[in-house]
Amino acid sequence: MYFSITSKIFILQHTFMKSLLPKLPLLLMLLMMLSAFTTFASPAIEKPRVIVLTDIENEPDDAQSLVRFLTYSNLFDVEGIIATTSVWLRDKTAEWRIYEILEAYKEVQPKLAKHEPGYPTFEELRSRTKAGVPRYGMKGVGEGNDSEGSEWIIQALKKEDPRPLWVLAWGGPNCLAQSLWKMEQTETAEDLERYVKKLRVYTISDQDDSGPWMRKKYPDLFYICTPGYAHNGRQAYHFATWSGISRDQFHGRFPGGNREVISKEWIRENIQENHGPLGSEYPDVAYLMEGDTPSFLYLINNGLGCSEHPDYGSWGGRYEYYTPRTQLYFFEPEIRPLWTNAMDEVFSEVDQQYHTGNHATIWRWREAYQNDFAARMDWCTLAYEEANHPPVPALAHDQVMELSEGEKVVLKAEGSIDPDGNALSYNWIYYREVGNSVYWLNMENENSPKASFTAPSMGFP
Ligand SMILES: [Ca+2]
Ligand SMILES: [Ca+2]
Repeated sequence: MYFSITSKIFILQHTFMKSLLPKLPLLLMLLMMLSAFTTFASPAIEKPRVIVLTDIENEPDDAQSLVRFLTYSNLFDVEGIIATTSVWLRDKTAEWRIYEILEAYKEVQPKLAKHEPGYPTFEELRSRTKAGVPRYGMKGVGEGNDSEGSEWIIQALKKEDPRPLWVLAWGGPNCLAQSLWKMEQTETAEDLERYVKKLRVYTISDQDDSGPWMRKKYPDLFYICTPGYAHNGRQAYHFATWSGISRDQFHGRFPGGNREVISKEWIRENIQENHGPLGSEYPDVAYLMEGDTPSFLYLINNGLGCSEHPDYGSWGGRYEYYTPRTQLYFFEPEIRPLWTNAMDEVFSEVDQQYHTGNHATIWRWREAYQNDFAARMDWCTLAYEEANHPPVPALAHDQVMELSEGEKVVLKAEGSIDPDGNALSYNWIYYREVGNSVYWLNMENENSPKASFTAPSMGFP
């Protein structure tokens, strides 16, 4: 086996505001994030409902992201894949390319299904593939701009399903803007408010002017984004958290991230060649590998993160709710709060140095999400016994604990197993940026199934 999946355990500390708890025992919420270095499909975990909007064929990276997305499609309820426009693809949509990649998926789906349950059929995905209007941004919003894509989103929003509806925009989100515009005309204000509340939007920067329009019109819309996009011949994408997934060919930043696992050679060996027809559909990198992928890495339930809490961090990055006035090349004249760039400090094994920044919230997991993808690509051709599968973590206590200051806490992950019988290793990490204690938390036996620490004070020294 070319790699062994390591089971990692993370601690997340979160507290109420200090001012609310002057005398009460401290509440430390501990989320044990057992397998953030792997994924696992548990029937008990609710699948997120997902609609992808893609400006596929503006450049190769949407096709790359779609290949990866399909290998994870058993973890989502894929309600739609909609071809859209963007600032890079202004007057056409390329649903033909989605169909082409789905044809390859059709061939490997029976193989994938032998490794994990829940993969949708080709027919299901084919029937949920739609197109938005072939117009750029707000020129495609308003009277005469309904499309099968915008109607499909409305239909999905109106389903009697208590789960939120995630819309992941890999290009411009004007198809969603049109759905909302249409519902303004057809729904009562009350119903519209209910539908807006049901939406969760994650956009890969702003790739047209409809995102700022939606944020202004619907200030309560749950929206994850690094605002700013190409205008006046400049592009702002290297400020965006998502670019931490790989390496920006123009700016070449993020020296702390592992570059070996995003190299041409790695991609060729682990994805493109000898991995069946789906791998063959993965194009070579033109500018940046899979810029759109963080949108669904965010939703992968690997124990790290929680989709309703962008501030907890995930393979798709960590985000905080604030008004990003410092953002350069910012487009909106009226700035609304949204979930946007947050910083982590990460020690890099690559250069043995600390790095601080928003991109680190993604590249810190790069080896994990690349290895996990490589394992899934193996599933496209190999029998179960020949392939690797993620460990199944187990905690001997609740994920969330209430603790008092100074209390000694023992964390136990005994009972975790690997379905292939691979050896497990453990690493308990204190995710400091997520919490708000001013103290560092010292972990004992951090590389053992049983680790411990003393609950820190929440006050100032
Ligand atoms: Ca794109
Ligand atoms: Ca394994």
